[in-house]
Amino acid sequence: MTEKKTRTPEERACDPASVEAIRKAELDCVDLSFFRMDGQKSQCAFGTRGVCCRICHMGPCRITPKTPLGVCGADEDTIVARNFLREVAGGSAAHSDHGRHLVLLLRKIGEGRGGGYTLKDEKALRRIAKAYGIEEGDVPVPELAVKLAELFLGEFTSQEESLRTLKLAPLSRQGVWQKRDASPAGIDRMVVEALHRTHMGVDHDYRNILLHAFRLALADGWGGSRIASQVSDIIFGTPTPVKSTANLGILGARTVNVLVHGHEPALSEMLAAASSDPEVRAYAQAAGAEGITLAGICCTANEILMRHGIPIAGNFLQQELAIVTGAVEMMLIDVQCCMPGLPDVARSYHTEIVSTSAMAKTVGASETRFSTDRAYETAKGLLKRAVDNYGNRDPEKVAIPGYSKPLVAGFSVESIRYMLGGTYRASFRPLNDAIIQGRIRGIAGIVGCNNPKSKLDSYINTLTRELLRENVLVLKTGCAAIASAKEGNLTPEAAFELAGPGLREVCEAVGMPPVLHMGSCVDNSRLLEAATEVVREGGLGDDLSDVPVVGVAPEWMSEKAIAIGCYFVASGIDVVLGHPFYIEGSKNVTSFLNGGAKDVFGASFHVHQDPIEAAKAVLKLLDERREKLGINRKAERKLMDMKDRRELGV
Ligand code: SF4
Ligand code: MSK
Repeated sequence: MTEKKTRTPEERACDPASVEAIRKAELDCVDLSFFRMDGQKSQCAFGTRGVCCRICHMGPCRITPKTPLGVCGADEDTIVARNFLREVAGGSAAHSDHGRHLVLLLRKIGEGRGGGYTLKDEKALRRIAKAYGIEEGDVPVPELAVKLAELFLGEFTSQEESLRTLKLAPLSRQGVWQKRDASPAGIDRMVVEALHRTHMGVDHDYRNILLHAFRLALADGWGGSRIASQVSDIIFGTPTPVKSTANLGILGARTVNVLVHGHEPALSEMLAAASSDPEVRAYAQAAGAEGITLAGICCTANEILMRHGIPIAGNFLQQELAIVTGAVEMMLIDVQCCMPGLPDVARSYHTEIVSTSAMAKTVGASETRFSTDRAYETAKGLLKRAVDNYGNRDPEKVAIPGYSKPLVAGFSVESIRYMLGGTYRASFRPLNDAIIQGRIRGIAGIVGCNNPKSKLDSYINTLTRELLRENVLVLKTGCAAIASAKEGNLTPEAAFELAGPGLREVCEAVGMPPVLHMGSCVDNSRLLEAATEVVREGGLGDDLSDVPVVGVAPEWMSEKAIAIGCYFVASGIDVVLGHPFYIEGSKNVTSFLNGGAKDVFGASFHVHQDPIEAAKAVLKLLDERREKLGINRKAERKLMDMKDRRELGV
């Protein structure tokens, strides 16, 4: 176990459930990422500044004042930019490959080879097919699914044609991309090209390298991620508002607890169905349990929460803590954000860690290959195996922190449109009007992970509270959304406590929370979709760079977050980061990403390590856009009467 512990549990996490679980881990002598972070305290300065190059075997080369060039002559600008592009490639590949797996499932279903999977949302299929120009006519549903799947697969393999999905962006934005030569071709080609460009002796111009980082990120945000969200909606259903609960307190003291963790929704959807199978429930009761509690961690949690209201056990840094409760019979892991240290934690308890993805093995985890053909049987088998493990739970080691909060999630763009306008007038008009009138100052998309470098959820929640008070509507995804859930901010009632008067009026009129949970990290594409809807609705400019909207990644840690940040900026949306990229070894790269990008895309990155400063920066960015639009006057404060409500259109 890592020896050095420098922070108390209260300094490591804000929510009481996590604090209790960290304290228990200390008593149980269980090593956690929190403690290993302390062990890694003096992290490599060359890596942090981005000036270590190990791209060829003349190196590794490190840039210092005494050695300003690598062996090949690469300077800090080239090295930092290449490292950055490779990170964007990693993040974009992860999101997009997730999308590809879903497209392949869509095609299988269309071809009648989908096993237990069906198309839950035919309306979404028709709507999306139409958006991509597939003339549906009388085409039967399965055929349409195959056609759309083929079109999407073409988005991965297209060699020279720009992605078709770019056409879903506002026209003016498409124009920016064309003018700047930033329109990506096929997703796969963009990733391969990133690796080629950064090979020794290829692209050495930092600006050209960074331009490809943005191009590639666009292939993720408007391509791979957007496709993933769309296909998930078609297969599993477009999310609509749903109630649930979040935090470790959702684990049952007398139920068999099964956690799904990772990102891919296909197996977890089947587990959701199988967990209420009478045969499985009877099996659990026969083992002396009151039933099965299925819950999620990280983004798989967000996927099944959004569509089934299945509770959330925790976000990224709670994956180990859930096991430390001693009450988890099985944790199923697939791809992305599943720590390799999980089996080590599980060894101190009875939890079985099961890896379900052929491409994601973890030493110490057992493996159950998940095939879509036998998905339901596999899901049932896994649940029964978890029941078999229930008897191995050691009551002496069980301590479930008694904290959880209610929440409302499931805000797809479709459901927001419906919520704002109702069945017959579904539209973003009321939102645009509220922004124009100043009741809502703007929109902040707060996204991303947790990072043990900072106190769990602290930055996310401080920033969120500050922005709500200033009448900023907050849209959230990923682990940032779970942070709000744990604080109880995803309920309509939270508006009374936290929102400024204008935002409160709107939330009250619509009956919505002031923080809208829009899904997993791949669903950040839904934020682009929402901002595009605002542009289409009119009155707030012609481009995404006009709309008072800002992205924030407070406690980010993954390469995917870097890709997300880049596709936001390349889409014209400023991004505030809670801590910087590994680029500070190059003044040129830093000044381009944190400033110069604005001349190219109309937006750039801004780093603020303090959440209060970040909130001020967000408000300044929103106000600058309001000023440009000529709507930056103070809203008149008054109680709304029926006439006002009619004007609001809700
Ligand atoms: Fe060193 Fe150049 Fe090789 Fe990088 S590519 S390791 S800077 S010689
Ligand atoms: S799971 S990428 S820690 S948001 Fe999507 Fe959470 Fe970040 Fe993973």
